[in-house]
Amino acid sequence: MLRPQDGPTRETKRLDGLWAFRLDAAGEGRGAGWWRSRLADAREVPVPASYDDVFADAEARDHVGDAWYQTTVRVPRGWAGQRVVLRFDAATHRAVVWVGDVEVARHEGGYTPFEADVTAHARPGEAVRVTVVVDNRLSWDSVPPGVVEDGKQVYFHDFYNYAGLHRSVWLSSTPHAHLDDVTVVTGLTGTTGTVEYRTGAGGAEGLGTRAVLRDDDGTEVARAEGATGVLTVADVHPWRPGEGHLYELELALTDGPDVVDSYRLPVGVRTVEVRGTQFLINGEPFSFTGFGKHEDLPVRGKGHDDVFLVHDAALMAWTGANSFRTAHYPHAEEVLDHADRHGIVVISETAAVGQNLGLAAVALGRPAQPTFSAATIGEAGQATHARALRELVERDRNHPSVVLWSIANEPESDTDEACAHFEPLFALARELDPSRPVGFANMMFSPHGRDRLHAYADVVMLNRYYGWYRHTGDLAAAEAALQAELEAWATEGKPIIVTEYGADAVAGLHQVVPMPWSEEYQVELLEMAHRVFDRIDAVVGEHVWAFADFATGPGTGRVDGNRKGVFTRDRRPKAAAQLLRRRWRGEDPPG
Ligand code: BDP
Repeated sequence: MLRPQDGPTRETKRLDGLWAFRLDAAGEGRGAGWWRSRLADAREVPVPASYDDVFADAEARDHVGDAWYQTTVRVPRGWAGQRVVLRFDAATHRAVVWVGDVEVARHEGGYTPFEADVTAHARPGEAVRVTVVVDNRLSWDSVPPGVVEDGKQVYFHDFYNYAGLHRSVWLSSTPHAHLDDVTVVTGLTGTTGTVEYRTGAGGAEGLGTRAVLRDDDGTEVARAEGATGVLTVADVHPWRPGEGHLYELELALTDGPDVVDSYRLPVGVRTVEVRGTQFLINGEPFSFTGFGKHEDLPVRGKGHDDVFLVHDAALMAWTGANSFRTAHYPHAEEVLDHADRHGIVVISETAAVGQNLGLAAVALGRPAQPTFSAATIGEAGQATHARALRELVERDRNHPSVVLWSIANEPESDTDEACAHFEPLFALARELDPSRPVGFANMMFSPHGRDRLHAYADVVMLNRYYGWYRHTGDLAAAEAALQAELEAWATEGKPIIVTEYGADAVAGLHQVVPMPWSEEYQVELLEMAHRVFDRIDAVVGEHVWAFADFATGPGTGRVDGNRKGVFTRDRRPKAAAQLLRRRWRGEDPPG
């Protein structure tokens, strides 16, 4: 699957805007065939956005089940003789799509794209009805998992279960004979770069493939013929953290001298490697500074927004962050494109969060239940997880910004069942992409000596809350405990990235003698953690939890959401932002 793009042989039309919308908690629409006609009793909803917060009512906010979206689109006249594709960048968590009366696609997984060839149902020049039903329910078989109890959605992760069409919807054209897949893997030897490419094509029997690589000023630097090949770039300008230098790979399907289809892909030439306790990018040790980051905004929920893409990146740069983790699901592709162009380093995570019923028992008072079992996350849940991983790697593998896969966040990781669930997933990640290291974010209940999944991982990724959930308010005890645990992990001989550390702070709450929830305590906790990190060589990364405050479900430990943000939900800095800027940029804040 290739993303829609405008070019000499392809065109796109974005279907974003206001769509007709109707909640269907009773689940009547599927039986009644709501896609067959204009959606009755509909209101308007913006796409892209979560639907939960845009209406001022609890019905939408607390909705569980189906929600229907509908729009009408005119297929451009000029697309006659072309293949027409309908694509959803994301539909959370699962969707069925109809064009006119015909079902064209079904997809499970709320954060990865899917498409359908709708040529037979979308005639150029004519208007067609597009209807989508989006189901926000989480079950033992979904990623993330959840259960519906007494009509209410229960889930085991700490962010609001936003749903809807969170990203753009596209109608696009391609030639019938078309490129449909490309993978690039880049290498560096001294000053020479290599770009190994692999393409796939549909309906292209008898056609040739040509690959041309150009520098950012348009100069051709290499070319090759064939569906697969290796391009060699002398005096290569590598992609590196802080400098997102990109070449452009132009692929063409050719019929003698004629170009039948053409597709362009930005390519950053860089390498990633784990060696001992070092994380190397282009052979040089890299230290991650930055955040775990959600897609979360007032009103929009998880809807992608270019304003906040640019603004959040500006704020991260202001602190001196060089990287972030797409916690706890794949983020919009526009975010990765931007990271590619700006040299921002990304840890890309699947939506497998909340696979830990031991934690749910403590945090949510859930009855004790095994996490991985036939009655909970079993074979079907594992298959969904594998599909989510496959779709993540297929989507993100060509982004130079992505340097590490995170298979899951804080799963149960100390049982035979957890090993049985995860061992094949680690193997799958490596098979899908041998060029990147793989890890998962480990949770505090499975410290060194107890955790078993790290044996499969290339990097130790730790979420640690000493001074917050443990040794609350006692930073001296927290410092000793964090030091002892990190020293134990360092004996594994792998790089350690602390993928979460932090404290809730209510912006504006100040104290001379810092107590939890104040801005000063958040600062002191981060300073404590930094002292420890600086004493342990194997620690090669620090990602504060979180970039900004974010929405969660209701809970006594949450005040209008999770307040561990270094920025508020509307992106105002807390005192911690100044601290990070001093540490990561070595500069005092301006003014
Ligand atoms: C970790 C989770 C993260 C939470 C955070 C917290 O990975 O999603 O938001 O703790 O409790 O357990 O703030």
